[in-house]
Amino acid sequence: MGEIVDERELERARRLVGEAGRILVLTGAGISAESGVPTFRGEEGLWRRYRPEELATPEAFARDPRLVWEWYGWRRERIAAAGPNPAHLALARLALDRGGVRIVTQNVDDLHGVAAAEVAGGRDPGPALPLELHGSIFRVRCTACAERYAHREPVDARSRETLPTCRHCGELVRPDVVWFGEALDERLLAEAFGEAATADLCLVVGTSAVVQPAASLPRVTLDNGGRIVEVNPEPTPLSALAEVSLRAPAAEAVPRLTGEAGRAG
Ligand code: BJW
Ligand code: ZN
Repeated sequence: MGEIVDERELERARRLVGEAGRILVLTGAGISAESGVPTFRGEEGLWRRYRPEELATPEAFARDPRLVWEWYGWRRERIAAAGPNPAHLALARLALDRGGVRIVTQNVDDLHGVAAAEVAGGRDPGPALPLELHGSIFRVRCTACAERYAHREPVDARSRETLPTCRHCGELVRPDVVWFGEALDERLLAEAFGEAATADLCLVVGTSAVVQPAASLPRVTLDNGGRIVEVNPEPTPLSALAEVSLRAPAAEAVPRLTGEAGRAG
């Protein structure tokens, strides 16, 4: 795993960023790794003895909602204690300062949103707000009625009876995230694919690029004549398609890629 950015590759990537009119940024768990939020795959992705594929499903929640809420409660605490790192901040600045940038994330941790608010200061954070393909860990939705609302309170997962319930009908609520086998929000998905098709560059940061349909976005850019730049310490299925793969941690590579080297923060 390369800790130091290859300068020649970095220069090529910087040129691609500079030349691109429209940029789609696709991020995954790896961009938040340096904020202290665990990724899904790989050794450190395991929670107790479970693989995420066993917990992030509607079947797991139907079978054992207490276990699934315990996992989400644990993750919420980790995320609540975390803040955006230099990669989130650099992307927010890129989106706010140059325009033509759309951030699409698979993450449910809201760290792009926090970065957008932080960087915007008094400005409108809108252009730096991410399209959240897999939902948000700080929202719940009811398993019985249509209620869906912000929910940040600690979760008491000691028993089925103490799990959070719907403020409208009193039934069990679930995290408002997209699990395996569930459809992504149609409008968000259409918007993301539209952005991918019109982007000159797809900048892919910190995703293993194995979960569909998100992993297809960079291919759509490529099929429409755009390029791919990847930032990931490890190779992924996209590496072979990328114009440049920066084998470095996001918090180190992204700020340099977007021209933030030397800037404070
Ligand atoms: C660093 C770093 C550092 C480390 N800096 N980098 C087509 C083909 C095959 C399968 C399918 C298909 N279509 C659908 C499927 C099934 C399935 C799927 O894709 N399965 C694959 C695993 C094979 N997809 C679905 O089920 C999707 N639904 C769907 O398609 O529905 C169809 C439908 C239509 C109509 C009706 C009904 C259904 C839904 C997928 C939902 C995924 N959900 C999760 C959980 C979200 C909630 C939560 O957070 O709990 O999303 S799973 C999990 O994986 C999470 C992530 O967003 C997602 C992607 O993971 P990510 O971000 O890539 O993380 P990691 O851990 O995998 O990778 C981290 C990377 O960072 C690594 O590469 C590291 O090297 C790197 N890294 N440190 C930069 N410092
Ligand atoms: Zn309800």
